[in-house]
Amino acid sequence: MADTVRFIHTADLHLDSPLRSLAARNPALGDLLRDASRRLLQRLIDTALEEQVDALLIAGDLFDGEQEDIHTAMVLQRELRRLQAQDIPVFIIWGNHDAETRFLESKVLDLPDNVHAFDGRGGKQYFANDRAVVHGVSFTRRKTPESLLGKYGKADPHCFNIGMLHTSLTGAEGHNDYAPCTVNELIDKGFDYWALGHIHKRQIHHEQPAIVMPGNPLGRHINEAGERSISLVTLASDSKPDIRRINLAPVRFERLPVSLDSIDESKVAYERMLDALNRCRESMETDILIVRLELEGHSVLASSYQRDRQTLLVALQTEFEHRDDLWIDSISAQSLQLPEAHDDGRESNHSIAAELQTLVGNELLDSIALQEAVADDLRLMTKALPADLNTMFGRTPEEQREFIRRSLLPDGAVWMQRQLESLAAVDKDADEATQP
Ligand SMILES: [Mn+2]
Repeated sequence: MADTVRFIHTADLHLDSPLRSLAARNPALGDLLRDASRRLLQRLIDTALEEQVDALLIAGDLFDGEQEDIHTAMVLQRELRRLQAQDIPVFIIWGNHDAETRFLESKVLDLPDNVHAFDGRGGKQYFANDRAVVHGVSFTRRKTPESLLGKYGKADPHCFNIGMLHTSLTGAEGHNDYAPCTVNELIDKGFDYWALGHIHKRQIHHEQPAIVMPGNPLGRHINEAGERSISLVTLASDSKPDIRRINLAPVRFERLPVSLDSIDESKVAYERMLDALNRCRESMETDILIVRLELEGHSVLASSYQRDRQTLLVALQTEFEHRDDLWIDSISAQSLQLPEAHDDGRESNHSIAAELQTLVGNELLDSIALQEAVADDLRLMTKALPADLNTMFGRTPEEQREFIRRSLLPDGAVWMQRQLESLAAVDKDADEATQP
């Protein structure tokens, strides 16, 4: 009989982080989401027990960093003990987000002894009666611009070799200098499986040896829409690695395109949206579906939906508020256009300004990524301020987020709009001046 080893590989749980930004935005949604991280943990352990795996591997960013919820830490501890009771080992490396998490130094989190967290020097651990060895190296600080590959030992020729690494892999879009290395360098180590973490989008970079970025098991915002999963892996001495994708996410984000092509009655448009939402809900396997409605096509309704999306949003949210399995997060009307006959091409300047305005209103103001980027900047700024001014943008991260969302970004948008208008006015003057 062929030798086999079976394990679960996941990464980037960012425990509790999905809750914070969304719950801050809307308390009703916050209630729906409250236990999502904990439910995910429970399902992860349920799956490990049901599948009778030889180990559970968590390849970094288990914690989000600014972890404050002790309840979640306790749930983690309780769940890991269920694996301990079945002698199933858990291997953890720390990523950029949890390298400096204070839970790790404090006595709060008492990891059971079936859990092995690798440190920054690296090491190896045998499991499954020595049929496999896992090699791991942790981040020790948020930024690790150098390759960590030199810290990994040689492959043991007598068993399966698994490497755990938190890395952006060189050239990954939007990520820089997180333990950079290339797929070829990983192949050269001679391991059977690389359990990677960091990039939230799932990707199998190589099949044999298997090099797997599992993506995060739970999307955190609309930019992490679509299916999220963990990997159930079986390594066998006589065949290719078998990698099964399992979806455990209690919450799923989805962008839902709805075409309003040639619809000119808002009642018909509304029915079409309801229909699309219901179908989408039925087709997705998750407890809570959070949808961003993306209106598209050519319709005379375009200008009214672009002017006021809020009324439509509230109407749709009210439609589904008796249900706890569907939430309309936002509506985009960016791809919705007036019928072409109305476009005479003469107003090109005006339409560029209008498009920019729509972009700001539809995309930027709702962008969690932008809000977080601004929050980061504010934090840097307040650090440089005298102590008594530290709280001027809010005392807690939630208050700061609220300040950014309610005041800073809308004010910025108004300012930008004025700049655009004055530019357009200058253009117009210049045009008139050159006329004979
Ligand atoms: Mn990371």
